[in-house]
Amino acid sequence: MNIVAIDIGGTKTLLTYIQGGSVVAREVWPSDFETWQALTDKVALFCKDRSFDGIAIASAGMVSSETITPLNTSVLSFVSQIDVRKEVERQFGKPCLLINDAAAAAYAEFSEALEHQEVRPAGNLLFVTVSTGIGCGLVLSGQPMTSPKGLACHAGHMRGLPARFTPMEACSCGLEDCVENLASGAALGRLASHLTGEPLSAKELFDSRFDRELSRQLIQQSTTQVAHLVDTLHLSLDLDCVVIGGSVGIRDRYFEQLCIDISSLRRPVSPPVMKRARFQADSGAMGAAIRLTETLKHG
Ligand code: ADP
Ligand code: BMX
Ligand code: ZN
Repeated sequence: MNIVAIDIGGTKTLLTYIQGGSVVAREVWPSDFETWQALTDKVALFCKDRSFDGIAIASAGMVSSETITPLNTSVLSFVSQIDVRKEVERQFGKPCLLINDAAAAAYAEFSEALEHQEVRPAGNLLFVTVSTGIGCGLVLSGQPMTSPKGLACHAGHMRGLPARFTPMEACSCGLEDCVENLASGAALGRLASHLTGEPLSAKELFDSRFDRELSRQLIQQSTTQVAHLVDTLHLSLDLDCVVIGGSVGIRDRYFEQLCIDISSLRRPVSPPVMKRARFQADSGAMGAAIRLTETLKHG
């Protein structure tokens, strides 16, 4: 089956063409589209001269089967008020499936781990993306967790631990101290900019030119919060495996510190197996494509 799979993140939008389960073409655009039409114009160009059976969309936000509603309202304003599934099916004449980006990534990583016999078919897996936001996706007893209005799994907006570097503004979830506002890529960029007085992104914290001690402290503020989030979800759900993704989360320095922070919690129960996303930046698109392929095959 041939699928056009799109991953709409708070910072970047990835267009992929997936043939027989592998990404054979990809394009990346900034997610600063003025309108929904501006995004679908890019998709139309990408689809030109490619035959496909459907369009799978993984997106940040509260994703229902029909629409995408940002919980973090500082990004993706162009998707609000759009009947996304209907619009895409009308414009491209093919079936369209919508799913949250982290939920999709969790499903792709679970399917891959299952193939490598690293999880049981009825296993529990948590995917955490440390990217623009902190997104969580769950596969429970082998099934992706979704909810009709798309709020399920927005655990990145649970209250975090008291932190050394505090945000200047509340998150649009209503809390000043949610994990996302203390630990996401966007939050690290805002904190670094505030502390140094120059505009900086989370990416720049990993540069050798950046003050090593400040970057260590900021990265550790984030890993401490995410370790707490993983620990809370592990105690609630008995996770077999936790997969970390997102441009920040997959960095060696970040992932290694996170593993240290989780083991230093010294819980008297085994921690979940920690892995980095196998599909890297493609996990969300892959997961959406797998879900759509299953729907087209089995209804
Ligand atoms: P999205 O949230 O759109 O899925 P990303 O996963 O790239 O996109 O996350 C965006 C965040 O990741 C930003 O805060 C950005 O500064 C940071 N970032 C982007 N590239 C890198 C990198 N190579 N290393 C560390 N951080 C990165
Ligand atoms: C936010 C929220 C989640 C998303 C997560 C990761 C929005 C727009 N996003 O918590 O739905 O899964 O960020 O998203 O409400 P990303 O932009 O970092 O990929
Ligand atoms: Zn929040």
